Amino acid sequence: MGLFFSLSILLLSQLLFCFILKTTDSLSVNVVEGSVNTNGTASIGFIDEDFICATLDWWPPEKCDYGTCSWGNASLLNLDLNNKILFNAIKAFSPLKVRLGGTLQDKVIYQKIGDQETCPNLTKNSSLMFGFTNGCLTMSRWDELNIFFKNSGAKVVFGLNALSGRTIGLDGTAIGPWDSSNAEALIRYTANKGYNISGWELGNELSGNGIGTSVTAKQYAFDTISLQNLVQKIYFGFQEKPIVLGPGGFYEANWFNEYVTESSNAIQAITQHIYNLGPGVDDHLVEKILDPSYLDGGSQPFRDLQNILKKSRNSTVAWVGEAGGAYNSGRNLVTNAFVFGFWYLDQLGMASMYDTKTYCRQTLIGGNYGLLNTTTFVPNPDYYSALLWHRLMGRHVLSTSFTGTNKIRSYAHCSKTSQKTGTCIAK
Ligand SMILES: *[C@@H]1O[C@H](CO)[C@@H](O)[C@H](O)[C@H]1NC(C)=O
Ligand SMILES: *[C@@H]1O[C@H](CO)[C@@H](O)[C@H](O)[C@H]1NC(C)=O
Ligand SMILES: *[C@@H]1O[C@H](CO)[C@@H](O)[C@H](O)[C@H]1NC(C)=O
Ligand SMILES: *[C@@H]1O[C@H](CO)[C@@H](O)[C@H](O)[C@H]1NC(C)=O
Ligand SMILES: *[C@@H]1O[C@H](CO)[C@@H](O)[C@H](O)[C@H]1NC(C)=O
Ligand SMILES: *[C@@H]1O[C@H](CO)[C@@H](O)[C@H](O)[C@H]1NC(C)=O
Ligand SMILES: CC(=O)N[C@H]1CO[C@H](CO)[C@@H](O)[C@@H]1O
Repeated sequence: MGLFFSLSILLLSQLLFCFILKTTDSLSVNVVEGSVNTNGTASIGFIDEDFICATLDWWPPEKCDYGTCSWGNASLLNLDLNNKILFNAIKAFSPLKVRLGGTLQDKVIYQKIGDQETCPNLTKNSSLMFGFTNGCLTMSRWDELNIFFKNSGAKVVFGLNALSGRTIGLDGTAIGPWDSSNAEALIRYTANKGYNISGWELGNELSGNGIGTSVTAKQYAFDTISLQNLVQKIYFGFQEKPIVLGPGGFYEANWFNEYVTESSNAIQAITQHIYNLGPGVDDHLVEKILDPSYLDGGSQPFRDLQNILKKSRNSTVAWVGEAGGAYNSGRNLVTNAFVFGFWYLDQLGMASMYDTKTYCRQTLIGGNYGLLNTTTFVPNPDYYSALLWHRLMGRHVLSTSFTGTNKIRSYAHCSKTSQKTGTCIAK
């Protein structure tokens, strides 16, 4: 069995870019006739200028899945910020949106200035939730990270610890309100230092049934409103204020509905996570990635979230805050290989069609799904897909279909250049 792949960037009347993903399961020439139809009358979605986003996580080197430890020194706490390839990989985007977060963010404590207590690292202990102890972010490491992000041209969204102040009940759910005091200290420190943070996000995967533990939608909405008030207070008088995002979790209809309703306009972006291929250990990942009907199923959460937001008629928008496809760190030679582009590019196209404003790939570096190789920092194939998208695909998303075979998928946007001249669509 051979695989044939083509990624074409077509320049149609100099105005829009369109890409076509094609798979065939045979090397023999299989002639299929088909046609691409694009409706240029109006756009069906309007994505952020910096739609492409990638994540940096907290996982220490001791994080292992199925006997493989794939994180190396890619944690926010130990990543080599002097690495030239890393710097240039981000710089190429100018800016690259970067979301800082992941499972252990709800175990991270921010060192308070003047605090004489030691600031311990996240340490492995398999009897604890998520397999690690609480850990601490020193302000000197936070300084280093911010200087690096400023120089490399990263636009940062920071995921805050949403379990602060809560206790875990006997049924495994988190009880009580969010204690915002430690987050407040971090945000104040950051604002006073003049570090640009474009968004503060509350929590990681605590929505719905949650991963490890969960928080009710009503409580979460209440806590997110507190975060918004805090941001408004701290950034009072600032020309540009960071946005507030939440919940950074898996889509669950009832929970998300209630969260959107209860938080009314206090949240600028609702963030969902996507791991629709199942666990990284699955031996059939490649088959799923190359199965058009499996990929089609991936559009459901985008459509559902768009519908909830349309109904609420608020200004809140949808983001994918973290998407690695296969959970538990992905799978070596699959989620860091060429074949993963079929999943990734299709996701970018679908998310845009349903007006998702930003799509954060898990990860920029770390695990088996990095855009960069965890040990050498050399770009994996999806890095180039991300960069091409960033350079070519403009903000206006056009309704596009391909008839002929479901193995060819097409997506079209106005080009980035036509956006500037305003010549792409009628309205
Ligand atoms: C193209 O989009 C416009 C605006 O949504 C719609 O009115 C029109 O019917 C569409 N054209 C076709 C051929 O689908
Ligand atoms: C991580 O960095 C430490 C200290 O620099 C080094 O000893 C170790 O080999 C590195 N680990 C990996 C997996 O690169
Ligand atoms: C935590 O880990 C970092 C990076 O490996 C190291 O530089 C630091 O000294 C450690 N801190 C403590 C308190 O062990
Ligand atoms: C791991 O955590 C448990 C529960 O807090 C504690 O009893 C145990 O001593 C810890 N193990 C290690 C090796 O620190
Ligand atoms: C922060 O961002 C704003 C707007 O993008 C920019 O004008 C300003 O120079 C930035 N400040 C720093 C310290 O990078
Ligand atoms: C990452 O780099 C290492 C060292 O060169 C190499 O062994 C490994 O195969 C690379 N991983 C991928 C997915 O290319
Ligand atoms: C400002 C605004 O439009 N707020 C609305 C957001 O959505 C919720 C739920 O539909 C409404 O209750 C708010 O009034």
